[in-house]
Amino acid sequence: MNIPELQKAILQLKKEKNAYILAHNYQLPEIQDVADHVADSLGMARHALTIKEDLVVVCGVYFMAETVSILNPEKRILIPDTNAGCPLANFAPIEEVRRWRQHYPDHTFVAYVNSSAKVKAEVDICCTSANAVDIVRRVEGDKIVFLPDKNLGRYVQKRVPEKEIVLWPGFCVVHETADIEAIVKTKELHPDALVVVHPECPEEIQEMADGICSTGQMIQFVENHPETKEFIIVTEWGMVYALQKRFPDRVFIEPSHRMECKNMKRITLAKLYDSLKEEKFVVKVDEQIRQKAYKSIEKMLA
Ligand code: CIZ
Ligand code: SF4
Repeated sequence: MNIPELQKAILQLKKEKNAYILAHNYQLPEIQDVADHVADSLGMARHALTIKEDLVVVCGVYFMAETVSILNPEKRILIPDTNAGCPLANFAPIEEVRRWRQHYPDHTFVAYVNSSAKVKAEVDICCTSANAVDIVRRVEGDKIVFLPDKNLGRYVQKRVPEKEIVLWPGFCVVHETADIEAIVKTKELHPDALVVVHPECPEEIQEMADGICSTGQMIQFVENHPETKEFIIVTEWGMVYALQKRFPDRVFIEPSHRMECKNMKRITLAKLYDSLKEEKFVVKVDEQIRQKAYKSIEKMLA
């Protein structure tokens, strides 16, 4: 089947099975187009609480499906490819987090949602890039361990100088490759464009930005700049499609060096179709871990 045929078949199956498709902003355009809701990870978690359907297919990486499953234990949660992992989340294996816990017994552990369910169960609270600053500012205690993203952690440290933050040495392999020269070159071609970057980008990229935003916040940033026509979007390219679709009268430009998350792009229409048809692959979190992880996520959503 070609793309329109697959999309038609997916929408048909979705109706027959009364299923819901929840997708991240980095998904392929053709996946975004059949999804019921497209958002950043905070938006996905929030939205997951309102879904009525019993069968939910999560088009994103594994920890996103786990988060939806943690919030909706009674629903059947599917991911079309279980190999769609997040290398950033893999920087913080549970054994290592437990070791750090012993080493920093008086620190509050804050985990970015890009972490496994086991790690979420082990830490004190979760955050996303959209609310990391607020969460760190609000938690009790002045000493924090922030994991697993050092770039987001450093971004938070600058905005919450009154707290002492120990940075976990992890990073996103996609955002870490953001290329200064490519951004400068793109800006030369579009001098009036505003540069919007994701906080997972390295510090020197953040410093040249007009706005530092999670993907969800990028939408607000555009809304808050009604006079600006062009934006250079420094994040995974799926977001450029998401923005262009939402704001057809503006222009969203990728830096000349494309940023692509291979794991996000493992989710294809053919796999989504198979997932719905055969109701695979079920994502279920062990109940004891789920209850603990739920507490960390619940505090984040509060
Ligand atoms: O995986 C990422 O990089 C995320 C969750 C980005 C975002 O802001 O939604
Ligand atoms: Fe993980 Fe980076 Fe891909 Fe996001 S873009 S899923 S942080 S590897």
